Amino acid sequence: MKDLYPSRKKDQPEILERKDPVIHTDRSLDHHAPISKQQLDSYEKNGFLQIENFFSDEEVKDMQKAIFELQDSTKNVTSDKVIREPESDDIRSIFHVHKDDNYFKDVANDQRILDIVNHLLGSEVYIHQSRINYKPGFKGKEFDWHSDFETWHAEDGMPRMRAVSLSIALSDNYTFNGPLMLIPGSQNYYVSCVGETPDNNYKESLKKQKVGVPDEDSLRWLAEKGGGISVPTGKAGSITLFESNTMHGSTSNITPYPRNNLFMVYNSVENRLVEPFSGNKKRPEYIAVRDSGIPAMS
Ligand code: 6CS
Ligand code: FE
Repeated sequence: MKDLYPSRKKDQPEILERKDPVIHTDRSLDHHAPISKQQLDSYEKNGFLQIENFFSDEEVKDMQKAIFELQDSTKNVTSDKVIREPESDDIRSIFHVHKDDNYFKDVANDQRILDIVNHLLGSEVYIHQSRINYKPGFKGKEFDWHSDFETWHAEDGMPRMRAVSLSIALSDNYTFNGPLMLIPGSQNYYVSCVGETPDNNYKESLKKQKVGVPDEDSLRWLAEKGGGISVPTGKAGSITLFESNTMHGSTSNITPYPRNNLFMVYNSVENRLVEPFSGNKKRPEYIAVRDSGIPAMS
């Protein structure tokens, strides 16, 4: 398959134009959408959309209970699915929760979410990746700037920009507790990064990403073009949907207030993974689902 979004191949970074729509359903069908035209416009323009109070207080309480129970029961477990912080044993992420845990399976299949995501992607969807991210007060570490799509394309063989990430806030997001930061408009540009992908890069990158991170000039250019950096703050229970190529990151958390979220990536069934474009071997199923359980269409 032709590589429409080459990265990690040249010794100079490059900014390429996006070759896919941001909203995959024809916009003349906006009136069928489960969200408003204004919300669709905002997602298309900025590459993300926050919806506050999406989950009720009761649902939030249940989800919070579930993530802490899982954290507790996983504390002493050695598993590749459990990612610990670079310099401590604290749990940073737990992967593949939409398959391993019935409760999170139900959350991932929440019809309110699926309706929105189906509309944005213009097809049926399946989960490409799921994880809980824990960023405890005082200790939680950063995620450097990146486009998720860059990694999924290079390391997982995701062909096109036709996936959307969903972050469910499970603690209140302030500007100061290491919340998600996004560059508006960055979904429209692909930063082709420098640096070869080492074998088993994920063992390192899920703690601290070093390959597939954009250079400073490209980030400066994107931020200037997009008019700055957005930080959707708000109560637990709000959700942020962001396009697979939207540039984002978050700082460490030196405040007493934790920042936890449940993160799920929906990919179009028409955008299934092929061989990784980096030429490396495939990453494990718990990071990049290939067996979606949904039969592939011919
Ligand atoms: O590897 C992944 O799939 C995700 N994790 C990191 C640290 N960067 C890219 C992507 O978001
Ligand atoms: Fe990311």
